[in-house]
Amino acid sequence: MRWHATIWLLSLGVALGPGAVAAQTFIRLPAEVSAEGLSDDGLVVVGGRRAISGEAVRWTAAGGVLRLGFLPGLGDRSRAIAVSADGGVVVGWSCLLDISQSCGISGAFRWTEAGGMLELTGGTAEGVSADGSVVVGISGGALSGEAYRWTAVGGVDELGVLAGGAWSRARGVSADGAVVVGRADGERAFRWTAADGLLDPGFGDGADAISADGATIVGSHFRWTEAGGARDLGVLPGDVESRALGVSGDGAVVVGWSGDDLALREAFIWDRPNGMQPLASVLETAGAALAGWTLEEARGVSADGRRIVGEGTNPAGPTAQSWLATLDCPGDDDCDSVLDGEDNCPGLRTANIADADGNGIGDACECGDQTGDGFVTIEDVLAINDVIFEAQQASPLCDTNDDDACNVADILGVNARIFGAEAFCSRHPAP
Ligand SMILES: [Ca+2]
Ligand SMILES: [Ca+2]
Ligand SMILES: [Ca+2]
Ligand SMILES: [Ca+2]
Repeated sequence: MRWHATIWLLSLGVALGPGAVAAQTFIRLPAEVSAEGLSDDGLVVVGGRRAISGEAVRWTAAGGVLRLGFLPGLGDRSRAIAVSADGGVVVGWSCLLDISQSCGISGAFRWTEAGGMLELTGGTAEGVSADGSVVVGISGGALSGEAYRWTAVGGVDELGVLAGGAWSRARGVSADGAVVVGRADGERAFRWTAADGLLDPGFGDGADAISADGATIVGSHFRWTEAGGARDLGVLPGDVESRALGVSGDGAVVVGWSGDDLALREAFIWDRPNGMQPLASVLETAGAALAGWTLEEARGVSADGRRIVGEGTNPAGPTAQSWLATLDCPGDDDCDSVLDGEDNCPGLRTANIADADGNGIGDACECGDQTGDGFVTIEDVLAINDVIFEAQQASPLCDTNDDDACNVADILGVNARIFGAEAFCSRHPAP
């Protein structure tokens, strides 16, 4: 596998130069790497080596796999979980294995190229701020420890537990280090700020990631914003559960996995115009060659939402392998193969460019068109009225004020639309 990795690295080097990123590429990471996280710039992958004595690693296209070592006295296994925006600071854990080959005593580490691996506290580190100056995780054991927030100046600050709770575990932190999110007591999520302390945002089952701007939290099958509350991301067709594991810097793109009742998982990508879609099919539409791979989990996404790292099954290699995908299509912003100049639904991935009323907005994203005929008319007012009073199915186009709801405000919106006002919905969001 090292041979294959070397070939790939050389070919990338020749074609693009070190650090360059091609459009819509799909590459496998070296076989030994099990990826956990991706830097905001999309260039640094962190994780662990695939072995009992797995060791924390940091990977770049230019430098290959760098083994980060172990904490002193905790040298049986280590794993990197998160990385700062530019890839310079890596955090994770290092442990001693117990008799069942699980981590017993563990320590949280913070790694830099200059200083190597340093222990912050017992437990784990699972999130790091953009500049690497704030690290979060759990101090003490799973199910009994407490979320902490570490800074170079203040050291470890324990964040407490939710009212009536027993434990908390931080999973992510905003770019500026001010907002911390995580899991608590098995089935709860928390959001922490210095002003408010630990609060339960109320969507259940843990938060796993937070956008760089601190405004969007994802976890379980939810995306939470302060303005909009918790919204269900759903599942892929035929599936029964999903879990969001990563979110872009502005909160617009969410990645994770969706699973069926046999626990078979498929990596998803979500944004408002398109909802949840299989990442594999989005990449293939964009022109990436997946060569028979199954993408099982998307685990991290760059700040711009364009690079995604995860785990999958490679038919040509060892069964489980990590991959790095880039979804960046020059001249076709939403990567749906309709070029920007012709794309009358710029955020919605569709080949349909029909525009029945000729207003420059495609039928597929004509907000207010509850009847789906491509026109916004009095018929849509009546149809929305039916949705409200007779529980008809709301179309994704019912919305006219971009609040993801279909209600009386949209009747007013359609009316205003008929008289020339603009309307916005998830398929055609307000600019
Ligand atoms: Ca397009
Ligand atoms: Ca489009
Ligand atoms: Ca139109
Ligand atoms: Ca209509």
